[in-house]
Amino acid sequence: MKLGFGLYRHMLNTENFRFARQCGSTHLIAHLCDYFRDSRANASSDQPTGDLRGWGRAGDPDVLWTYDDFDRLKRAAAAEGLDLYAIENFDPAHWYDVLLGGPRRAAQLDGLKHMIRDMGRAGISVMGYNFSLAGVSARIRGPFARGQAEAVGMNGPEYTPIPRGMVWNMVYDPSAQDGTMPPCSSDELWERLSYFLEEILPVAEEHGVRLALHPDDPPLETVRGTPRLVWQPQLYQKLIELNPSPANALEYCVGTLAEMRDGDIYTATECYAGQNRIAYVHLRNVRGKVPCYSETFIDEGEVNVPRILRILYEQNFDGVIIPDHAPQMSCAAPWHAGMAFAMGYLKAELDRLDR
Ligand SMILES: [Mn+2]
Repeated sequence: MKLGFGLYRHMLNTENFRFARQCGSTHLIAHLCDYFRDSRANASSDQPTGDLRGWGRAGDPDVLWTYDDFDRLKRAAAAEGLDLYAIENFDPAHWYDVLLGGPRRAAQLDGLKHMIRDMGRAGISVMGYNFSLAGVSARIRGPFARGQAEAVGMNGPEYTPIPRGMVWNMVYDPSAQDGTMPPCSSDELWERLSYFLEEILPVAEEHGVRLALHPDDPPLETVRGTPRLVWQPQLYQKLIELNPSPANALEYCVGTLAEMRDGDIYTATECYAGQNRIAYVHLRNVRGKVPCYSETFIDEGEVNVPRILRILYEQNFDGVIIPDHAPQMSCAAPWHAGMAFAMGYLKAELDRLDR
């Protein structure tokens, strides 16, 4: 098992690569979509939460990520001792009609295939994605973690419809007409996912890239009137059975799975690690379940993190584990301190298993 570190786009610099390495990381997961662009609600020093208008403005639909972008980042990380393992999340600008089943779907799928090819050429193994209309909505923040540390949570569902021009927490068309996102059934959304996988997975397989799906966060059956795909642990099995390609993999978020109403996080971890479907793991802790939960420090929530690590180890999981999110700690560098604490905890547990 490998310890990795996830960095948002604006954090992809030498100082943070060194910080990640100093925390014990050998691998890097990079976000290339800028969630903080023109954002009125996100502080760039923490994970994005946003408001009813989402996180920020999506990128330029005509500017795809290129081989040069991937290669430059791969080399910059390698120069500081980190292997760039995965890119996390497509930019909504590049695939809004894939999610919405809209008129630009075919052209956008071509663009995604190009990017997957270029990732493979640059030696990046995994593309993490979240096939979701509402994305990460309805987050609140407060002093939920030990010692009044600010953390993210949820306190009841959100029903406000999503405006036109917005998908997956971000505005892709600021001049969209008034109105709301057209309705979509759960079956229709699964159909869109299935079509996306049929188109993309052969290209991914050919170029040595795995596509890894993050479950729906928050994991409710609907959010803002839109259906969710993986909102109970057993629905990951439906994804696996949707397409037999070995490139059809999971971005396994322990925190999100633990927030789910049903199931058991240890059984689920054994089940999916046992099928060798996990590309990488988001490992954080949480207290409560939907619709009322909050994130906690890695050692204080309801998940027995050492037990999760032991299950992964016993199932011969050989991918990357990253801490996902952490509460903000009271000091001059709240985000970095929170992540360093989580990394130290994970590093100690991994060393113990390897001994
Ligand atoms: Mn996650």
